[in-house]
Amino acid sequence: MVRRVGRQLVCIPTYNEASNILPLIEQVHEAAPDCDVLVIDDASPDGTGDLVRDRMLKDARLEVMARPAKLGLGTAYMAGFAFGLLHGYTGLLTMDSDFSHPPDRIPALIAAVDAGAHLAVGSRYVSGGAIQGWAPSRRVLSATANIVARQLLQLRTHDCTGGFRCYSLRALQFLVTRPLRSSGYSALIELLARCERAGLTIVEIPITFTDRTRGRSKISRQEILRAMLTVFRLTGRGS
Ligand SMILES: Nc1nc2c(ncn2[C@@H]2O[C@H](COP(=O)(O)OP(=O)(O)OP(=O)(O)O)[C@@H](O)[C@H]2O)c(=O)[nH]1
Ligand SMILES: [Mg+2]
Repeated sequence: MVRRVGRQLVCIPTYNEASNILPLIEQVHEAAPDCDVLVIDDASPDGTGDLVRDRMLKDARLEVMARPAKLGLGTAYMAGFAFGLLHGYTGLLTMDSDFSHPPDRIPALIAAVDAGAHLAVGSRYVSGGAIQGWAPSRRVLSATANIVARQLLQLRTHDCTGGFRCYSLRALQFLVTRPLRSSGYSALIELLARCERAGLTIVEIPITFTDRTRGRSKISRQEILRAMLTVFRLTGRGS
């Protein structure tokens, strides 16, 4: 088995992202040539996984985890964490595959972890952070979900719902000790809450989040409401 000590792994969960995934992998490698990329694909009917498998023949820095069905974001992240630890990576980034998370900010996230943070969060809700392209209704719904989660779980981090993050080895080792209660979108909130409650050092790096221009969102309004219900269930829990 190839050991990846000292390297970072960029984990990208995908479901029907055929129009985005190859250009994204290219931009990730332009921004961070030393990183490997793991695509965690949930049997996308549009062939996203096949596109990645073809590209792997030409790119030794690329790997795909093919899961049998749409199993949700939370389990995709946990599977990525386990893969990263198994292969000896020193740190792990997560990002969406729809270009909402700017690949050119990957080095800033890694630098924050190299400087001692256990978790670096790409943040829309700190000075210098921004959101582009969302309709006002989407902006308000997402900001409200973020504020509700933050208040209910008494989190210090300003952006609790974003998936552009860099986890240190210590954070990964801590997070895999217990399965998540959330399977979907609320996994991001649960992972963050666990890190905060464990006293890990978290820094926020401002990012400009841009709405997808290709492919369709998988996060419906119902999914946001379901995530809020999970957050209610998480209140009062120790970690
Ligand atoms: N493996 C896997 N990936 C998923 C699943 N659901 C969503 N994704 C991926 O997770 C990322 C976030 O999903 P999006 O649909 O972009 O959701 P979002 O960014 O919160 O919402 P939008 O702003 O509407 O795009 C994308 O890369 C999706 O392809 C899932 O069940 N399994
Ligand atoms: Mg998106």
